[in-house]
Amino acid sequence: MGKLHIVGGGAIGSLIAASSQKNGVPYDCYPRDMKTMPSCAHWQNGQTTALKPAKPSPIVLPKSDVLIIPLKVYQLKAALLQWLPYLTQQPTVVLLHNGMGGLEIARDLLGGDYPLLLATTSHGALKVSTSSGFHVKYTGVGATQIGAPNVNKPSPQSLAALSQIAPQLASAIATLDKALPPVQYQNNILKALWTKLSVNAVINPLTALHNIQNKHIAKPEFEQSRISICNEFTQVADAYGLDFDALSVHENVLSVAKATGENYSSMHQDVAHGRQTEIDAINGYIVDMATKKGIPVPENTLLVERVKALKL
Ligand code: KPL
Repeated sequence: MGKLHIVGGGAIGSLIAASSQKNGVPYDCYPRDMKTMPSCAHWQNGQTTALKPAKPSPIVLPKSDVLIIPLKVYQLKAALLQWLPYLTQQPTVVLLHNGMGGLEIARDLLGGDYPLLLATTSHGALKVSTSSGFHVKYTGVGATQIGAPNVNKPSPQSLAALSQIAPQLASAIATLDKALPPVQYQNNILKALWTKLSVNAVINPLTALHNIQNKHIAKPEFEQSRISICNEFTQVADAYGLDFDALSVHENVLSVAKATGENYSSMHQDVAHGRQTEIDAINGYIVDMATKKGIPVPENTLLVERVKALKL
């Protein structure tokens, strides 16, 4: 099994590190800021795991290793540029972020044939500051969807089929599944990412703009906005050959809002902490993709403007 290298010390990155530690998967973590790297993870059953010390700088990785980048899209270019000189042996790179646009950045910097996986996760984690430094709390059991965008079109139907044509990628998926299960192979990872995009496009800006928990976006006062976002999303996705049905998109958004009802979305938290939001990679991405095809998306355009106008 290859070693897992985790870029960044955010909530999801440190959750992957802690879970690797617990499950005996060799790993190293490379936070941007050593001072805020969590030293301990708290699981839902009350148990804790101490994390091993993080690494201050990149090293050249062998091909069999896996570099996972659980960063925001706007941080990805700088991280890849920093790692580029250390990727000469082409270890598998895994992108894991909310929103879209990471694939384009990675293809630009790594080249179209680079061994790359895209992932989206529904695991919940929160980084907290304690008297003994930063800790990470596992807040919601989820799953990770993963797939290979650079392999053949259409991608292999199953993990077994992927391992025939791209054993390096299949082995990276197995490593990740051992580190933080379950990791589910998706032959159409772009559809899975667009599905997550639709959820984030509704929940994230509405919760951030109205200062509410996820469950409140189901209220009738937001119905008009929810439906417009879902309709626009479906038209844009359709223009790129992704088949969605607006009613099902809306139903799925409501079911995620219910399942994560007590949470404050990541965009709400970014605004509350005065951090840059992911609006450009979420509703901004829908607007950009719509503009390229001449599709009007007034609701998404307005949300981008309103979130950007929030005082950070
Ligand atoms: O992904 C999320 C986020 O907050 O970014 C959801 C699914 C909305 C859960 O909070």
